[in-house]
Amino acid sequence: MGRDRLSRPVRDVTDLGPLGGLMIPYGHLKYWTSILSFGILLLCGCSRQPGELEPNEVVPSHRQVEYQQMEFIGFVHFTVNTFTDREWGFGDESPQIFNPSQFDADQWARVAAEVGMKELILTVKHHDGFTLWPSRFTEHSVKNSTWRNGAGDIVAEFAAACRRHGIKVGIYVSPWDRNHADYGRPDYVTYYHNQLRELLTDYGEITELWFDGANGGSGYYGGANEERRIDRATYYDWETTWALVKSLQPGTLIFSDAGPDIRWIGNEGGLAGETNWSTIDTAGIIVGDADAAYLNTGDPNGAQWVVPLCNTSIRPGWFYHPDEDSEVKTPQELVQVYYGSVGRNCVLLLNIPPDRRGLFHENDIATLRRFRQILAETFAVNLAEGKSVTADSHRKRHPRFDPANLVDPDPNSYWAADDGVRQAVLEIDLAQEVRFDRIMLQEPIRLGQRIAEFIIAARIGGEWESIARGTTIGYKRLLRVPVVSADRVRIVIQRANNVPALSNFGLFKASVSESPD
Ligand code: FUL
Repeated sequence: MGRDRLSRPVRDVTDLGPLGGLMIPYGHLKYWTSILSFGILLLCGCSRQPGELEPNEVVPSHRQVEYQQMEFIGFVHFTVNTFTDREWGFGDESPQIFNPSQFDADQWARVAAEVGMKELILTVKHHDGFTLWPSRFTEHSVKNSTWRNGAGDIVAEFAAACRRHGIKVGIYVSPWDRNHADYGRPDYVTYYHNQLRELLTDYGEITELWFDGANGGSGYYGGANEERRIDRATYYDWETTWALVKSLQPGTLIFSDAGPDIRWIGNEGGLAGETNWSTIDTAGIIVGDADAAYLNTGDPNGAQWVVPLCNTSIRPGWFYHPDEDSEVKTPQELVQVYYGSVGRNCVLLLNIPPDRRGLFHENDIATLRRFRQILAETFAVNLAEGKSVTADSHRKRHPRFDPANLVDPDPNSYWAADDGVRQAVLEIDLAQEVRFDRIMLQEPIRLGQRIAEFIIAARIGGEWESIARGTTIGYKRLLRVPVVSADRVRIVIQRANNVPALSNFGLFKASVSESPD
């Protein structure tokens, strides 16, 4: 990376008193008036907390903030495909073939919790139409499988296991159904709604509903064995479908290309754009036919807050295939994915496909554990924590907006600049030379996403050098730089759509295990 010098001076804010600039007038009446107004000012300025910074026009809901804070969640692709060695079932499979020999949802949830996943999303119905719950509306179901003589319910056991381990429960219910005779006709949409009703009524709190974009094409379709196309813009009547979901469970967050709560990042490699706004314009986005580049970077002028979600699989496929046992991503590859997703304002949704036993495979578990360990090593010590921070603009010079909030133990406290400010410089005095190669920045996103361009500079051997540049920050931005030894660091905010604010800042030294052994 090229290193350009930064000449911009940082103003010293330490000499500005809490009432700097206030004049007390002379004269008798004026004397008392001024005493009174001085008292009021004192009361307002000192005893009353100023409110939060004025939020942006577009802000996330409380649930969306909580969702983003989960950072890392898991996908579980499991169905008849696991037994047929396919990625997309045709819909003509015999339900009998579904027969995991050692099914144990507790193992899934235990591993997920151990490696830091906060939610699991199960494919309760994939494109083949087979239902992992004993649906009243179809025979293509676990109720007609060999497993437990048809008396089992994978969804119920999955939900119970997640809850035992403090993991939230999400479901993927494929809109495309290659088994159903009515697929492509209005009756199928009624059937689909009936299934959603069952799932959202009988299985407790569902925190996320995944609506996949893959749609239409060849299929069994009740024996027709033909090609069926649907009009993606109108067939599922998404507005009605989503309203049904919210009427049954108002807290469920809905994922699709068009949100409304969570959006696809536009690829299946788990890679967000370096610029990644949480806002987009959902009007006009067709589920299954969206502009992937637009979803990848978001839209600074977007009218809706739609949390960006990066999904990818730990293996080449989404479902388990024995010949992919040797192709599980390495821990280092997963770390790369982490920087490209969580490190770019996304939630990471990583797929772990159970095998024919109904268990996460040993190879997948080993790589997950090592991945988690490497991250724990890298982010164990924040070298900036508790250091002194100054800023050239400190909102109302009030402790609520103190620059030191960036490096305090409270993740929700934040620094903010004064009204009208769009550019700012913060300086962290590390008190001694510190070696680091990872930088973390976070915005208090409950107030909206503001920062559009920034530079990180470091004082290396007494000289200021720019060591990293970035655009958006959002909930979290992680930057990797060559190892630097510096005693001071500056955050130079160059462009923002409102008064800039930051909640956390971190400097870290990467685990040696981030690179292949
Ligand atoms: C895609 C599907 O077609 C894949 O099978 C997988 O479920 C992936 C997460 O979404 O659209």
